[in-house]
Amino acid sequence: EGVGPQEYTLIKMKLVQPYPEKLKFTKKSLKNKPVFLVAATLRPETMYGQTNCWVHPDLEYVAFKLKDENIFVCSERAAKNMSYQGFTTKNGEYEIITKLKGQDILGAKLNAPLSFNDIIYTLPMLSIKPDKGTGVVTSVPSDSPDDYAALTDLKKKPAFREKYYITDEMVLPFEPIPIIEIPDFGNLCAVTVYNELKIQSQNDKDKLQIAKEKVYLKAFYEGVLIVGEFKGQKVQDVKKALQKKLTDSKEAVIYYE
Ligand code: A2H
Repeated sequence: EGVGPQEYTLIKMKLVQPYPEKLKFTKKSLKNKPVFLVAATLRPETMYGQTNCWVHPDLEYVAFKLKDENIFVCSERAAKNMSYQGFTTKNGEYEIITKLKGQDILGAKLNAPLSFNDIIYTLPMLSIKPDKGTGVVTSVPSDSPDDYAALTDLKKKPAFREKYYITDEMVLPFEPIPIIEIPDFGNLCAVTVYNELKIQSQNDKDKLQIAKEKVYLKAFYEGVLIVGEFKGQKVQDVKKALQKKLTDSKEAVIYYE
């Protein structure tokens, strides 16, 4: 971690019907307000490849209303940070609508910006850190070794799915999507390193750390988008443009911590 604040792009993943019980609000001031699970990412240029959303089943999350009347779901720590970054009506204040556990929103159906999948599902990831970002992570298994490992665990282990009431249709149809070509790593770099390092599961912390180090800088300096409106351009040249496209269309916001 460097000095000074880290900038994240917060991806707004819109909840679609049927809503989970805990996110059904009947109060007049909340009814029909859009609800988003918000995921902190360093890689806005990979959003074409989103296949699911991750939450930690045992972590606590809050829902709170922004000054633009959107409702965000994230960790309370992130809500507090956002309240100091102009997201809420009063600086430093945020009104919690409800508290919930990650397990309460598993299986929730979402609409994720730019994703080639129209609908994605909220699934369990056990390596989510409570003190980073929003506690919600968007999953891009083509380019993130952590995401590929966690998705593969769910695919390989029916008992893991059953434990959290995750149905086959929420997991099995979703495959990593080729979106970025990297010399020596092909167009599914996370899958390449996962296989090379013989990673067994999302608990293989040391190998996953090595996997991330192997691909991260290489993706930035040598990766080329092979889909979307910036097709043919280098990651380092389009990262900012894609972040701007997402924030201009209000599908994402910038967040610091
Ligand atoms: B990244 P840094 Cl394609 N716990 O987004 C665990 N991981 C978290 C998290 C949390 N609370 N909050 C965010 N993250 C993940 C995309 C991506 C990411 C790709 C490739 C690499 C990558 C899709 N997932 O991150 O510690 C988010 O996953 C590699 C590090 O602040 C976020 O970006 O550097 C990244 O970790 C932020 O991690």
